[in-house]
Amino acid sequence: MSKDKGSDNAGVTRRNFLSATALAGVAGAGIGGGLLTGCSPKAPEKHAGTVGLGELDEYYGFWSGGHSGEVRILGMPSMRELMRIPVFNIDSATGWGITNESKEIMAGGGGPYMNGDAHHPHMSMVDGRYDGKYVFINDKANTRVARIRCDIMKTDKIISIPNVSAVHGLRVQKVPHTKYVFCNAELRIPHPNDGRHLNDPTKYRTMFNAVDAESMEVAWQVVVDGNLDNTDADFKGTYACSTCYNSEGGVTLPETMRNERDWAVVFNIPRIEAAVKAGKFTTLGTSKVPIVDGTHGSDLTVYIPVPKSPHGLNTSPDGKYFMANGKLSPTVTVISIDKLDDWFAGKLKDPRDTVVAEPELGLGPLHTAFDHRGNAYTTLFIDSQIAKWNIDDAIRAYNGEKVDYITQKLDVQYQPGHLHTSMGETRDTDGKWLVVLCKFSKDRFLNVGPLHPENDQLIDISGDVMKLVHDGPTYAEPHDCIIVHRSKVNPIKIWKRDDPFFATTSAMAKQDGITLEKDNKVVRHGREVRVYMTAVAPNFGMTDFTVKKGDEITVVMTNLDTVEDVTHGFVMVNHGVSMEVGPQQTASVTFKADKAGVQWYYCHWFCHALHMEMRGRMLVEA
Ligand code: RUQ
Ligand code: CUA
Repeated sequence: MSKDKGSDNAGVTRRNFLSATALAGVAGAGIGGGLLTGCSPKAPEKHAGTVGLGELDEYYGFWSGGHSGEVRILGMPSMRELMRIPVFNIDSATGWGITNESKEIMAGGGGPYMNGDAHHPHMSMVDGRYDGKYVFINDKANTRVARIRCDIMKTDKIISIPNVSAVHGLRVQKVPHTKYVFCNAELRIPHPNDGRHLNDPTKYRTMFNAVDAESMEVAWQVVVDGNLDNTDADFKGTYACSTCYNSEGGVTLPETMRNERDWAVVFNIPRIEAAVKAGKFTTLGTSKVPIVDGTHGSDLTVYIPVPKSPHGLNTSPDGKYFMANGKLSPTVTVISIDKLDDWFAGKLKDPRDTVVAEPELGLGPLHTAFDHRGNAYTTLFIDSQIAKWNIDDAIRAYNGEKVDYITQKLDVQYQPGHLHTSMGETRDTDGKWLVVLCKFSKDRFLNVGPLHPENDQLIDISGDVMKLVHDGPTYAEPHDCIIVHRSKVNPIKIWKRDDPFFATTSAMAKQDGITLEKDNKVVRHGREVRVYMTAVAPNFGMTDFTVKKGDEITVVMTNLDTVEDVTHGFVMVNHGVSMEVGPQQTASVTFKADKAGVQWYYCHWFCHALHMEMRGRMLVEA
């Protein structure tokens, strides 16, 4: 099979192969051989869940890096880690958090912060299908939302959400396109949070937030009762639905556990937009973001009682249902989106009338994923299992018929949180692969000390029976991931010279009369020294420059190589400085020349046989 050909045929071949060998693999070599190399002398042997050497994967996986603060790109189904995208974290290899370009982006999110807690990566959509443009992700630790540009696979915006504490659940509007990124603020705080009502939890509130996906400004906020957890949007552009716990309004664990029921709260987007447009909003403090009231009694929302402390919220890709996962209850509550129309039209008396099924699945249901055959897959955290169940059968059972809606339970290792099917949150859900993100690996891997890796497991769901085919140890903590067909993603290989990513730096160069594509010059503004240099493997355009101790140095480097994959770097030894400069990219970094003497700089991205020799001297006069 040609590696550059469309993968449809390849998929079929692999699939046939998988169905024949997966069971043998499980019984024999142990689950998840994970080997990428063929080991038979005759024909290259393919292991289940992997692809052959030199073959490209069929899907991109975008993985949250949890409290590492980053996003990772995996190839699927091989589960090879292809790239890491620093987002909320500092990264030594690329200089994220060190370069001026990344600092400018990070400054957009308040801070400076060194940490983040990324949970939910989701790609922008048009008409319920991935458009390959952006991936958005939340930072629970510092109440931020970031956007990754999928053409360059770099973070290009980070914002902090005002008036709230800890952004958790995040999803995009699917239809007609991703105008909004919906994000749930989880923790309740006084409004305003300025020292008033410190210890009066009855005054605490949190909000549901809509961020404009293009401008990355908060469009509006909705005050709610309870704490918001996860969220998802429908396939018609009318509703978003969030799980909402702590209906008690408590602040300690026992206080938040008292009620038998909490809610799934549904937000009516057109009504919220109309209220904002009609000026029916307030603002808080210095923030100008319109805030509307969505607490009980508001016609912008409906609170649907569900068993207490629900967690995951998932929309079925047929667009029919919101599903609230029970967590403490063994059930998943299935809410009909058609019946929500009835509710908002005033045709229903009780919000529970929108519930069309509540299948009992096992202990600790956290998240649900879907194929295109009407099946749902739910993680059972406490049981360490995936329950596969049929949605229509669950509805029939709820209506009193005697049907067994659970078709299979599969053990996973161990304690699964999120799970995701290939293309599973879109209209293109294809029922091929399921990834389960297990929080514990226990004995699955070599002992690496008290801190264990987690275990992302790959399951083949193309047949009638789920088959576990691969273990993927991962570093903290992939809460969530998406699996995107490679036809949807098309990154560039060489930077465009007019990329907005380095627009500020380019503008500065222009003011200094510099042509970045050819000049190697030092420009001095008092104690501020700008060093413009080019790089072509294996040479810096400038092998020395002279400054005075105490000067503030900005090195602006432009990589003139036009060859794919020839990335240079810039490290100033003993100055805490490193940055990546990709082909045709300009990058810059600012630091103090605080040590007199000879200070070497070198290229730290391997670029040439003489890469080691790619270096120069900063001569610092005392
Ligand atoms: S939510 S499993 Cu952010 Cu479930 Cu992590
Ligand atoms: Cu340039 Cu290594």
